[in-house]
Amino acid sequence: MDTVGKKYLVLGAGVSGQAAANALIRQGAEVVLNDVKPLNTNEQNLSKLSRMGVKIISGYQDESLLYGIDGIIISPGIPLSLPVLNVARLSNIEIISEIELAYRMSEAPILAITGTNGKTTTTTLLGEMLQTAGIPVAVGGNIGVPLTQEVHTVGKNGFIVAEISSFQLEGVSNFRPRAAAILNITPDHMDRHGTIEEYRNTKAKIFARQGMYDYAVLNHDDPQVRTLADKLAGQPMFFSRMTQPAGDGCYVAYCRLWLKYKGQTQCICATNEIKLLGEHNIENALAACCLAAIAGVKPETMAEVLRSFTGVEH
Ligand code: UMA
Repeated sequence: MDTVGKKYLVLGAGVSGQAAANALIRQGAEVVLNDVKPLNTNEQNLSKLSRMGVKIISGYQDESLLYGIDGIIISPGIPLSLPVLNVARLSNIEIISEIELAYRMSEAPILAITGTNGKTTTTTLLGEMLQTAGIPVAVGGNIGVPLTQEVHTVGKNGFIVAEISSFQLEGVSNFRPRAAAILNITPDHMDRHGTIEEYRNTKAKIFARQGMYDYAVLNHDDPQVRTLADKLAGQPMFFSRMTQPAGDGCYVAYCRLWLKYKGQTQCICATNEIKLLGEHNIENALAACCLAAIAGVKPETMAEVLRSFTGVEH
């Protein structure tokens, strides 16, 4: 990504905004970090950014910030309907989310996970599977560690495992994960998205830029998710607790987890060997196994992690 000599406005000075500002200034850009709340610039992280050359402006958020700006990076908490963004659009200033910036900066392919529930567990589980397999991996995104902070830690022979929220997906344009999963869709964040249709369309943006060699991992048991397969450019890979889906995927049969991938069907482990409890965690495990298979993890390594992984707090 060519950032040298360009001037960026980063909106929101939480963890995402700070990480984006840091990544941009390191790549030779000029950066303004702005927050609607008044900020204490003596605070350790902000004072460090300031010393690196980031200009910090806080206490207001209006069009006066747009002077000379080439591009805007928005934090997840900032809706696209923010008045200053309407003015930016009229001035043809590109607006992207922090995960879009991370994607443009990343050498490593991204394995992305979204859904209403289970994102953090599935993301962590997948990260553990890759790590146990000896594959270089960084884990970040909505899980709490901004993606722009992590993308430089892994080269093109590794993977970025990313938990992605609907907020983060609002501002993507080129974001193209090598493989992406939608775990489930039930009404959530309606104050921001308005309707379930809009929320579902936002979630589906995770697949929008994929090509024929990329994978879209879908929950076959959730009709809101399964029917997204009709519009995919990438290859669908289904997971299911209830049935054996056609094509590649992961499923439960005879009390065991099975992986069907590239013409081979292999048993991963028995369902009662999975340390995580609950039917929803079987779904999370199936999704993680689909993505892990795409990254080159063997079923025996998936099983090793499933037998020991006890979960995460989020
Ligand atoms: N702000 C403005 N203008 C606005 C709104 C907010 O300037 O109009 C400022 C606030 O004053 C604040 C800053 O923006 O200082 C906060 O930005 P943010 O809300 O995007 O929060 P971050 O600290 O950057 O954390 C974000 C995610 N937060 C949200 O999505 C709300 C974190 O997800 C995520 O872990 C982090 O980036 C790293 O990627 C949290 C979350 O609650 C955990 N996510 C929701 C969820 O899981 O349901 C989507």
